[in-house]
Parts: sequence; C-alpha cells; structure tokens
Amino acid sequence: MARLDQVITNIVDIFMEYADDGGKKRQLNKEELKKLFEQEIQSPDLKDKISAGDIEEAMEMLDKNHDGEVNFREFCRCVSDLAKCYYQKKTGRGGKRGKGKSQEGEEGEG
Ligand SMILES: [Ca+2]
Ligand SMILES: [Ca+2]
Repeated sequence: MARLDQVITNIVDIFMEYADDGGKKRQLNKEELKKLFEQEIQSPDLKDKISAGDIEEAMEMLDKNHDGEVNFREFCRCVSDLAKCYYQKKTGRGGKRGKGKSQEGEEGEG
C-alpha cells in the first residue's frame, strides 16, 4: 500500500477500533480517547501537545459540538492539528506569523 493510503486507512481503523471499544459506537468517550492517545502516540512532542495526562482539557478542546464525545469528524481535526504542529516543528515556522508577504487566508476556522 502507498504511504498516503496507509495514513488514511490507519486514521479510520484507529478511530473505529477505539471508538467501538465501549459505550457508544463510532464515538470516543473520555476513557477511549485517553487510551487512544496513550497507545497510538509515542512521539514526545505530540504527546506534549495532546496532554493525555489532562484528558478533560483535551476532550474539551476536541469536542466541538459539545456532546461529551469525540466523533470521527472531531478526531480528524485532531489528527490534522497534530500534523500541522509537527510540520511547524520540522520547518521551524512555529509562532512567526504575519511576517513578510501577505498570505491567502488559509487559516479557515470552524
Ligand atoms: Ca465508544
Ligand atoms: Ca463531539
């Protein structure tokens, strides 16, 4: 399988594996979310970002529709946020906004 194929199937598989573990299917509750972070994220930088230690906070951050659980859409956002963090770290572009040439506003929020 090609790499991007793998990434995509992994995201879906990981979500389903943990979300269907207990409670509601296709929804990650706090415990499932915690387990997912603990087992599927090893990089210290990302772990630091997601703070599985403070799952309440992580849940609040991810649970955009405030139903107390993380659905697939919310999980995808989380993965993409983590990818952006890693990218910024790699390119050393974290925290230097608004300098230089103007950008096409690709910072679409919500
Ligand atoms: Ca569940
Ligand atoms: Ca939710």
